[in-house]
Amino acid sequence: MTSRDQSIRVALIGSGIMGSDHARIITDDIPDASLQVICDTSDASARALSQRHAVSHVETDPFKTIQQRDVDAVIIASPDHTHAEYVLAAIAAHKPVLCEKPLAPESEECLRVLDAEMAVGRMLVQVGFMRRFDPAYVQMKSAFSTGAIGDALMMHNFHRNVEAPSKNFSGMMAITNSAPHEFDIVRYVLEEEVVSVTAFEPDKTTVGECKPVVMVLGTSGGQLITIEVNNIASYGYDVRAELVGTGGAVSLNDSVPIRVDKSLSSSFAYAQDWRPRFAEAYRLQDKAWIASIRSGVAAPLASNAWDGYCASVIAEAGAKSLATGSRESIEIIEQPAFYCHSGTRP
Ligand code: ISE
Repeated sequence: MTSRDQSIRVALIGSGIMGSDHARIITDDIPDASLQVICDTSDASARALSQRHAVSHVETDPFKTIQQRDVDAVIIASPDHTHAEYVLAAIAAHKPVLCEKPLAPESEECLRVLDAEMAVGRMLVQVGFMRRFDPAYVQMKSAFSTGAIGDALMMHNFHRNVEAPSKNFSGMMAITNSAPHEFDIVRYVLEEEVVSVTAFEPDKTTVGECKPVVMVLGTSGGQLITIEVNNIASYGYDVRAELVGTGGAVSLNDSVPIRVDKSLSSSFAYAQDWRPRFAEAYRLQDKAWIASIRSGVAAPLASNAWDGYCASVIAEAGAKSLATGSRESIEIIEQPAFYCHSGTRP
């Protein structure tokens, strides 16, 4: 590990949309970290991003990258199905790792990560559920925990993307790829576990494969949660949430910073995707990650591997419910003591 006044040397694996965003944040916003190497199985993509940020070392082999002696920490922003194997490699190399969500599409793989991390005996994994750092969600949680709205009864969540990330993206994939953000934020805000999920999609066939999905979740605290994930919303990126309590309700305000009033009307522009809406959350998340590497203490707001595991179990049950039409119980393992210390729980 580098000494206090040395930069934390980060390897970035994956140079797509999120990889590029992390590269920009590390380079522009975090003075005590630097990009040491950019790795992508596509050499051309890694090179293009490295040129933008003047990074001289480009790699195509993620495992070799993780093991490099001049790499202190790793960001994983590669396709979902590769996450677990790279996280395991980082743990084996005893290097802190920030992994984009989901930790793994399958909960079995998350269990392997938990086992590996516990065997090493150090919290090395942070999962990129950046909404925990979003000022609006942070205020929602704080309004609730200070008793401003009484006991929580319900939480309603809307998650709309302009278009699906790929052609064959289905409602089922929305549950495993997009919805984990919702599962995590519900656990984080309410500090309850999810105990059941039932998933629905409209019968309408004209919209193709990628139908919107609506899920109803039950929590260990007896609350009811609704989640809409709509990846064909077309009008803009739009995330809404309302927490309803016995003494009031708290909602996220509009997703956009300004409104234009003109010609007897009022309007505001939506973003094309999630990056502008959650720009500050990503920045604060990456900063907290680097700070936690320096201090050796997990970032208090951040999701850890246990949270990644829980989100994947809920996603699996949601996908099953969508296929079977039945209400699925969430069966998680008993939380290992290793993940119970304060500051790292949801
Ligand atoms: C996408 O995969 C993300 O990671 C974004 O954070 C999320 O807002 C979006 O809906 C997902 O599709």
